[in-house]
Amino acid sequence: GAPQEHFLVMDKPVCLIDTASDGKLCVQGSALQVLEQIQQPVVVVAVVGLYRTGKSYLMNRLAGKQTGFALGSTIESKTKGIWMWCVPHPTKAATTLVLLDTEGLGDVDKGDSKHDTRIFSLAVLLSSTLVLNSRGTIDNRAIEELQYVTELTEYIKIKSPDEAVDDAEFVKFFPSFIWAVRDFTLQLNIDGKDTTEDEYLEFALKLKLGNSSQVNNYNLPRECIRKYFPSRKCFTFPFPTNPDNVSYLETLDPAEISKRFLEVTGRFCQFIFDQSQVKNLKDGHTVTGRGNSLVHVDSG
Ligand SMILES: Nc1nc2c(ncn2[C@@H]2O[C@H](COP(=O)(O)OP(=O)(O)OP(=O)(O)O)[C@@H](O)[C@H]2O)c(=O)[nH]1
Ligand SMILES: [Mg+2]
Repeated sequence: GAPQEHFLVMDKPVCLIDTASDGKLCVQGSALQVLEQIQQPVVVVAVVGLYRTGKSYLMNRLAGKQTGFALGSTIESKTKGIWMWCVPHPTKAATTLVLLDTEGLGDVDKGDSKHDTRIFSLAVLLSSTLVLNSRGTIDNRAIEELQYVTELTEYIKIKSPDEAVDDAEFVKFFPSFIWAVRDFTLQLNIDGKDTTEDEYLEFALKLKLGNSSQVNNYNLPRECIRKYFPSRKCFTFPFPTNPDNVSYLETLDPAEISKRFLEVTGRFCQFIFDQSQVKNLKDGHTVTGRGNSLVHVDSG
């Protein structure tokens, strides 16, 4: 008969990618052992974004757990490297949902943007859905902070280093893209017309006409996002609770959390459960936990 599928029970996340003392990223052998036990197809959801913006909290929502990925309540960045939590997919049978929580980008204290680009590149390569998390609005600053996206193709090698690779080749490896805007307080309205969250994202990604260096700088990150992530979705989350309670979100009674916040969180999770694809390689080969030796990120 068919081999029996034993689901691996992971009651908490483990560290997948760590930073060695010399600053290089290294894969944790123990996490690879966990992955090797997974024989099911995997849906891989990674979250990236500036530090202290509620990424770990949102990943715990996807795991359907109150706690898991550790949150920080001070100004200091909390998550280091990349952490992994494998849970049974809540709606797809015989599928494992792999959640990847990443180190916050742009930490002033760390001040190493190359390190940030490597974390960002790994999240892009490993995931089938990439959640970009930011706070406030999708303004020019938020998009400029995404400079990492403009450096992606310098950091990712598909073939041997001296073979030229078409951008279209990259896209085949790339995940679908969700922008999660946290603490969004504006009305969704453009030129007096109500808009959807997705229209808001597309509006923010509009290119400017012209050829000045100012226009080019404005357009570059937008062009990269549009080119590398043709499938895009946006969710705008309101403030989750009153400001005094925000640091205790994990232990808060659900009645204290804003209904609108819970509604958006519910829609966000449902969208990921319904739409997020199983991770495939370029040749259409489905990735299971075992087939994990697919990336090489230049750490030099
Ligand atoms: N204002 C606000 N605070 C939030 C939200 N979600 C979580 N928090 C709180 O913000 C703090 C940081 O949350 P984390 O989930 O640790 O943020 P993070 O982005 O993972 O932080 P790093 O790992 O340091 O990058 C915690 O006190 C959370 O309770 C949100 O939507 N809005
Ligand atoms: Mg975190």
